[in-house]
Amino acid sequence: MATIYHNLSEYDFSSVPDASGMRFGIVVAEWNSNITWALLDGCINTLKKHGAKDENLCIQTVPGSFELTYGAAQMIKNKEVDAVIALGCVIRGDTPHFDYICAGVTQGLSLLNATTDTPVIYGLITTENMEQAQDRSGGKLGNKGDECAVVAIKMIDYTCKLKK
Ligand code: DLZ
Repeated sequence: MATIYHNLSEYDFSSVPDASGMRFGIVVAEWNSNITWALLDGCINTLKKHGAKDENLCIQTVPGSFELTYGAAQMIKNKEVDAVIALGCVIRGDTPHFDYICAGVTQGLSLLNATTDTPVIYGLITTENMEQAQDRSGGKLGNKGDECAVVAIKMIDYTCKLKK
């Protein structure tokens, strides 16, 4: 989570493995697309900074964050990817809908992590308002997409090391 003490885009570059041979699936929710496209931009830029190749990026959209679990599950099933990054943004409204969507996505993505061999990275921004979301998608607290890219690379590397 981003705080005044932690910027989502700051990390130790040298601690991130080379991603040139890695294959990434990215599932992006269309809801709050001004935010999710910014997350996607950050994510792609950071993956490429570490060597990821365009031909190894499989990017698909789903209508809303609730569909991220299905989107990620199908990506794992049908595409040859080493990790899936799920990007979405849920902003609290006047009803409990926010809580149900956040809980649903969080549980769904956690379940995929526990039941498949492909790491799924949690790129869901959950905020009280649009300003907080902007702060975390390239604003003053960095970009959650950058963080997810770094985590995806590290998790693929983690899996590879265990298989050696
Ligand atoms: C319905 C809904 C609402 C109210 N808010 C959001 C949101 O802030 N962010 C988001 O990604 N999706 C939202 N959705 C759509 C749901 O995620 C989902 O697409 C629909 O409930 C249909 O399953």
